[in-house]
Amino acid sequence: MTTGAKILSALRANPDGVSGAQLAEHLAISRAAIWARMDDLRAAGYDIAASPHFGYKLVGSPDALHADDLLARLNKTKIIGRDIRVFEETSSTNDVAEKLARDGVKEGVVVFAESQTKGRGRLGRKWLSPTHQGLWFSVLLRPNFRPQETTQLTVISATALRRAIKTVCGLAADIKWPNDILIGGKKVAGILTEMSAEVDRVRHVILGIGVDVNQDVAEFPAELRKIATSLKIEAGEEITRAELATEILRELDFDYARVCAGKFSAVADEWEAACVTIGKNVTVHCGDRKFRGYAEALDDDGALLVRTEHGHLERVIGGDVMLEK
Ligand code: BT5
Repeated sequence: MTTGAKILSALRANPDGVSGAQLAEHLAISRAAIWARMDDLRAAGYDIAASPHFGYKLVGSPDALHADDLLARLNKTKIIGRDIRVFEETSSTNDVAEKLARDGVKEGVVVFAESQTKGRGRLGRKWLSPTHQGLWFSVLLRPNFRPQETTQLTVISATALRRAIKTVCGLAADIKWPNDILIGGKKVAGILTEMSAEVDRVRHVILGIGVDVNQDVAEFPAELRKIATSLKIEAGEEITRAELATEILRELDFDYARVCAGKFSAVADEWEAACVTIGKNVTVHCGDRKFRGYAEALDDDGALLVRTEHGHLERVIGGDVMLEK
């Protein structure tokens, strides 16, 4: 943790105030260094009151993502979020994470951007990422997986998102295979899983996650208004993005540990219970191919098993799945 993160952590742990002397001792740095870091945090928008009476007190936090703040709120995870980087603007956070992967950065690093100029969805589609209104981030992972097991990571992203949305916003979200999180039938989050692999081994995986948090209806472009929503619209109140971000990372870290320990079936059961795709008649578009069938279950790698109209069981690992009414 950086010094800024340690200070924010200590301020959060002591809502009635903590003295400069205590902080200096706790962090093993001089009081002058504490003052300097306090100034940096204030410049970043943190409202920190100071008095000889109560010491330092955190009065307010900005609605901006700040690596120190996220690290302090997270307060240690095993892998995901042990290194967090925040950019004001990027092309796509998946591209930044890909570059970190090639530079040999350890797995678990998370890249957030306050806005993306080239946010993308699957199959070259665009992902709208308006400034300060959502969570647009990517996680670098280096699992000891076969390439076909990577779908498991899309599955854990969905279960983690769903639990975090429930905890922070009190909302029950549904999962649509493979990568959509829906509330009331509208998309509130999407997942883009990209990997680099050899024939039988994954080199690394980038999990790209986009969550619509604080947009109002009017802020969505007309073409998305019918199919997309935000957590603020659904909850009826503004959501603290930093709180949601850290809850998602905590849940993701938990589920990543589960799949790495070979316990994917436990996650899959949870996923199936929340999935609106299972038990429905669906139309699957896979490249040029299109077929109809009944979505029966997930298999051990996270692929969707669809019984076609002709009775064959198809294993679907990509493409688009439309639910039939
Ligand atoms: C997805 O693709 O749902 C994956 C989205 C992943 C976005 C994250 S943000 C951080 C990271 N960096 C990136 O560059 N990407 C990831 P797909 O299933 O293909 O859905 C794309 C479709 O969703 C578009 O064609 C639109 O119809 C719709 N869409 C675009 N922006 C949206 C938004 N902000 N909210 C809801 N729907 C949106």
